[in-house]
Amino acid sequence: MSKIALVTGATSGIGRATALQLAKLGYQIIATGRRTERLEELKEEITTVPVFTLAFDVREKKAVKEAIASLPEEWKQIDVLVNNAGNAHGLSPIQEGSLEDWDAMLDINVKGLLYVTHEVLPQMVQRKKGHIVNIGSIAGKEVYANGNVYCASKHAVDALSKAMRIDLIHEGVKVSEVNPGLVQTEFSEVRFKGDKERAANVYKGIDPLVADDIAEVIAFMVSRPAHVNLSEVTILAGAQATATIANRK
Ligand code: NDP
Ligand code: 8X3
Repeated sequence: MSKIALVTGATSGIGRATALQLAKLGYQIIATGRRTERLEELKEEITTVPVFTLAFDVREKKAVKEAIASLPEEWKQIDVLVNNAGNAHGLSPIQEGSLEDWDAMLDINVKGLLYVTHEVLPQMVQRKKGHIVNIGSIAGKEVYANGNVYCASKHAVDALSKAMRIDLIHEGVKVSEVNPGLVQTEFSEVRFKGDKERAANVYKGIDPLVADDIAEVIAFMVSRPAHVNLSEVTILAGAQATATIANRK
């Protein structure tokens, strides 16, 4: 029987690439995000395995609950959950921070991850089987100037990944975390609220990672045999030493 993977944030960047990579491995895909037209495009693009789309905002716990509960019986046994949906909103010193940006980052990156996990976990625990991959960040390992709340949200993902691994060890559920560095996706455009020039500057002078670099790692993680858990991977661009130190040409 083929396995099922649910990927949050599958409308763009790392999540989209992950859905494509896991489909290549033969996983049936539950693709989620808010932009329904992009979910439909992805569904059309994946022709080798069945795809089910669910549009919801991870911040809305009722919507998350209803969406997961609405899955048809044959889609309910999710084997792999990739908690990827997330973004940075703004980059400013704490004293100039926006409450809306702070709410967005904590509600999406932390509480959204928890809400989705809360709805998907029971059947994994019941079946003593499953693998959760949380997308953290190098920003969950270091803090950098003006990154304050985004870094805090990703440090929370790091703590939760470790804590989930402990709590689920006797339940047969693996927990892994992937911590990417600079990946060129829509991430910086979202962070800088549509300012494409400022977003492009983030990757100027280096060869950044691309979404597929991260998706390949996730595909490798979930395809390890039962006795292996690749618990944590930090993946930086080749020209990157830390979140903020890079060899820019
Ligand atoms: P993108 O902006 O390309 O993708 C973000 C995805 O998250 C989209 O599919 C978006 O879907 C989804 N999303 C955002 N907000 C919500 C919401 N409220 N409800 C549901 N889905 C939501 O960025 P990336 O692919 O780069 O980011 C994916 C993850 O990787 C994030 O967790 C990010 O923090 C992390 N990361 C990214 C790095 C980078 O440099 N790019 C580095 C380290 C970590 P939609 O808008 O359709 O809802
Ligand atoms: C995204 C990577 O360094 O921009 O999480 O915070 S960074």
